[in-house]
Amino acid sequence: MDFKREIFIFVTFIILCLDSIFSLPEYFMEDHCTQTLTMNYGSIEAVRIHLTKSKRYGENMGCSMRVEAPEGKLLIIRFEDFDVRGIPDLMCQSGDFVEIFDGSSEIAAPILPGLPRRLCSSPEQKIFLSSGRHLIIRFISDTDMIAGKGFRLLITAFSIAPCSDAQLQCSGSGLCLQKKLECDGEINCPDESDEALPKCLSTAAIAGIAVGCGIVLILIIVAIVIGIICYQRKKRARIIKLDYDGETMKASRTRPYTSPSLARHNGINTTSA
Ligand SMILES: [Ca+2]
Ligand SMILES: [Ca+2]
Repeated sequence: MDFKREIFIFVTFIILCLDSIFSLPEYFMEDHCTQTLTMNYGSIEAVRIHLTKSKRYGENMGCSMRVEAPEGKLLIIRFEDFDVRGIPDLMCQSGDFVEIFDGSSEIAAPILPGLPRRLCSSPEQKIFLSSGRHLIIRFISDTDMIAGKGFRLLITAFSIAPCSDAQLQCSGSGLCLQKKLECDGEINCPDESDEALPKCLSTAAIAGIAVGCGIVLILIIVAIVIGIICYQRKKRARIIKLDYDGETMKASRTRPYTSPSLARHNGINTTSA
């Protein structure tokens, strides 16, 4: 029984490891300028988008990226981080800024009703909902070297209630999200209810699992490397032994025969087996 329990714990651990490894897809916008990022049915209906891989975005940057939800779904946009160095006093008319368009082209309305069209300093409102399945994110930086890290967005597809069996409903709203986003350590619902369920692990527990997975993977890699080294050493030792045996046989074949009488004549003692 105990053995079965240990197997169960091990399998659960591996599943959690795989789940954490194959979690949310992440993209760097600078690598996908002018491209469309499409969320397909069956895949994870959420993505994280970073502006850049670098510590600071570059000057003279102009990059637009379109995001497309599965058909019939809309998008939740959450700003997780925002470090754009614009000039807010001038309504972001110069400097560096971000725009999000609520549609599939840059002539669509901005997604910020009641707010400045452009974002150039951390917005008070962090969460926005699209009115259709498309949105466009556009980032522009000016020619000066004043720059920040950029931004990090979590974008999640949703539909309006009633929710299906394959969906979870954000409490307090009629938003239906893919069920696999429940308790995955990412805050997808605007009210964070997808991560507030009693069955959800705490962030610290998820971090602990991630660290544990990392250690297990390192141990597996070390074991594989040691195994390869041992195998190669054994193989080399076998080749040396075969070479040695071959040399010995060759030497015994080429050694001249000395008869016992001649050996006695030459003062050599021989014994028979
Ligand atoms: Ca700048
Ligand atoms: Ca979640």
